[in-house]
Amino acid sequence: MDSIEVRQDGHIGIITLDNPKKLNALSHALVTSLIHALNQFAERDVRVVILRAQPGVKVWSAGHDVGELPEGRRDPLGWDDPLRNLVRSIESHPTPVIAMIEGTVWGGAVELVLACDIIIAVPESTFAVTPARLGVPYNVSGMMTFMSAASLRIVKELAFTAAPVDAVRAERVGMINHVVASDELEAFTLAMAATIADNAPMSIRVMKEQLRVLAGAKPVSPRGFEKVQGLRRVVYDSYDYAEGIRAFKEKRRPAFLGR
Ligand code: KGJ
Repeated sequence: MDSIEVRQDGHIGIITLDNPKKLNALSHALVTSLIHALNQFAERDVRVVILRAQPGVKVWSAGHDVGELPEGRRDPLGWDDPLRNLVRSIESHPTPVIAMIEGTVWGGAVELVLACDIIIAVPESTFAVTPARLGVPYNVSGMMTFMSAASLRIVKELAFTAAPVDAVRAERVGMINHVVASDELEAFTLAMAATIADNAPMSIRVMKEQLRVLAGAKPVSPRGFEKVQGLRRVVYDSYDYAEGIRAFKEKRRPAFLGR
């Protein structure tokens, strides 16, 4: 399949990101393949999914494919954006999804990982939340994914600095489940997947759905939501947003003006 490898080992489904040329950036094509693979697993006797990259990669995923972000005057993370569709697919997938992480994880790929149910990473892996490096106004449900994964203080630090946090600290602050040495990563992850696959799938499915509903039960008034959307619009209509995207494509540092 395009940009990914898919295989099934008993009740365990394994999806491997496999587009090294583009550093597994979450392009429309890669996301479409991923969602298709998840849908196929949902129709088979798969009880747990592992989402991983090829062994030894430096970059697990470079995040949203910046070449596919609009250059301005359009919501870069609207309802139908590939990243948004992928996060919803993982959250509503009937089985647990385990993210197995080696390498660095960037921007929207951090959200993708945090949307997974369990995260296991090697100590050298890092997570960087980078919209502020591009000038992107992150979207509301995306912010919720971060808030469900870490305390408000940690989310603020990650979002405002855009600096990578390593797996050891990520585990300490509760963002990820386990840090495991790279030569044990695969065996550790498969053992946890096997434990899950031995348990009752219907029970797990309904607990996952309950936790999704409960974690998302944050009331926002129509006025509050419209206010945030209006503020986001000012950002994606701004000079700085266009500059951020332009600078990325021109491989230079952006010069932000604050307007
Ligand atoms: N989208 C599209 N193309 C990308 C991306 C990306 N996110 N990241 C890297 N590429 C492309 C580069 O333009 C190069 O293209 C190639 O992948 C190798 O990257 O010149 P080309 O071969 O045509 P590069 O930079 O030469 O590799 P390294 O020097 O090894 O650096 C790896 C890094 C991951 C550190 C670096 O590529 C990087 O900083 N990438 C951007 C990471 C990032 O900030 N991602 C977040 C994107 N934004 C979001 O996800 C969202 C949702 N947001 O709100 O901001």
